[in-house]
Amino acid sequence: GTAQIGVTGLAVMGRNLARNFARNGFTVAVHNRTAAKTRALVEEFGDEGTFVPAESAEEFVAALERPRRLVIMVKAGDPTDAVIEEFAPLLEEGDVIIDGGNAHFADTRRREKDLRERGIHFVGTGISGGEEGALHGPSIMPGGSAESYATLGPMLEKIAAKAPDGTPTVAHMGPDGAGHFVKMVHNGIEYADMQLIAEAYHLLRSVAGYSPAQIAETFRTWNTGRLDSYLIEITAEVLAHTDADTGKPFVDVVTDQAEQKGTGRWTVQIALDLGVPVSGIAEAVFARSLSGHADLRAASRGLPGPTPRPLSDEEASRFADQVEQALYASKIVSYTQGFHQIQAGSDAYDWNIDLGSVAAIWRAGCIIRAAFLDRIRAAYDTQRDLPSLLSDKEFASEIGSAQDDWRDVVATAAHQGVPTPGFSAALAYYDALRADRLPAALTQAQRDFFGAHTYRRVDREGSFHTLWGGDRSEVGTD
Ligand code: NBP
Repeated sequence: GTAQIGVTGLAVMGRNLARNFARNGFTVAVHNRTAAKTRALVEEFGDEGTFVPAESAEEFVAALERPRRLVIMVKAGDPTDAVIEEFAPLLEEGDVIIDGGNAHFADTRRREKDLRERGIHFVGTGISGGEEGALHGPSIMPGGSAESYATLGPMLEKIAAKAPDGTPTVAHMGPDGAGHFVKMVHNGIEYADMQLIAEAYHLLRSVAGYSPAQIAETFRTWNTGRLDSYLIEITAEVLAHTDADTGKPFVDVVTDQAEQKGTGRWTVQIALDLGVPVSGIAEAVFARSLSGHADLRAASRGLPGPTPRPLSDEEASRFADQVEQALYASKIVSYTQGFHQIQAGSDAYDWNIDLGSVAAIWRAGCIIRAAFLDRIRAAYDTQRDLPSLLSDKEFASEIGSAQDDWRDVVATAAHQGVPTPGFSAALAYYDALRADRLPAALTQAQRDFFGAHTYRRVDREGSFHTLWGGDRSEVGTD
């Protein structure tokens, strides 16, 4: 075979990824279950580079130079297993299968182990940036063995996006499922970012009384500062858009029920398993599910709320500035939680993930790309063992200056009856972390009361139980 890489699964993602490889000078074998898609790709884009179309699995494998590198870009779940089982028997020791789909990291761990026993490298790889990213440069999060990354890495560097400093947005995240785990948390953070932006919009609309066009302008201004990011940029575009049919702001003709494909939910499920508080991501997932409960919402529409208090122009403009502060502070908290989850996953599965390099490869090519990520990279690069992003001096001091406005915004939202679960959860997390004493002491005492679950004391070593049903004397339980 002559192809340096092969791509099987030529829907939007696979097709664009194959073109990206070809445009970068690689000979690319292409294959799809339905062969018409393979032919269409070569017909339409054959002049962009060197493609070797293959109609059968045997032909596809034969087209690849050894060690073979084949990328699977099919629907995640059972199709991925089906495709692996189709190709693995045709491969030889040392060949590499790259799964670029949105697999659950636990599936990736299972597949990696199975294929490793058969002498095949399996590289579960998170690929972000949607179809545009796949074509022009995604952010790439590969897992799998370090050995496979040695030959694969340079190829991925070619097709990856480039951060503002020119470095490609790809790095080996760690063994087996590390890449898909990081991609999962990326998507969870994406949910949180989107929710926070949505809350900012809601407040500017309902409390400040801004029109969508005015909010678009506000977001454009924010996008020139520390909130500079892809999501803020596209939000301004969406809000400035007018529906052609009705002449209304586009955002007003879209049904207000948000859907989800599942990576946000996975992030929260895994966070629960790992015991990591990712309240911002969880609130974002719940906000989408709440929006989808049309019947429940219809049944609740008449519930009493506060009387809205309109703001003067001056007050509105001041409030908008405060919302920017609240959004930024909450964003710091979301990323703090997301990075905590990656650290916890890394500890639980022995991945040794470098958090600085995670931030580095999210700087371009993915949905959460933002100037902010370069700051996170810098924080982890100067302090590898940073216990939390909030322990970084600069972030801590920024939150310090934002906090009064952040508190005002959350209080105003409560007074005016605008739901801000993301802003509020972020603030509660912040206040809980910085608290000297938490009421968890009371929780623990209650647990001891009804379930004899024992407690530790602040002044002595050991576990204790109080005889609540008896004379209330204390016994040591060690
Ligand atoms: P889809 O997720 O829609 O999958 C379609 C592809 O899977 C087609 O090539 C189809 O072949 C193939 N396929 C299926 Br379905 N079942 C198969 C089977 N049993 N055997 C062989 N092939 C099978 O494509 P996509 O939207 O391009 O996404 C590809 C992967 O990338 C997914 O895992 C997705 O989660 C992930 N991803 C997508 C995006 C995005 O923005 N779309 C972003 C990041 C990651 P056929 O043509 O013969 O039906």
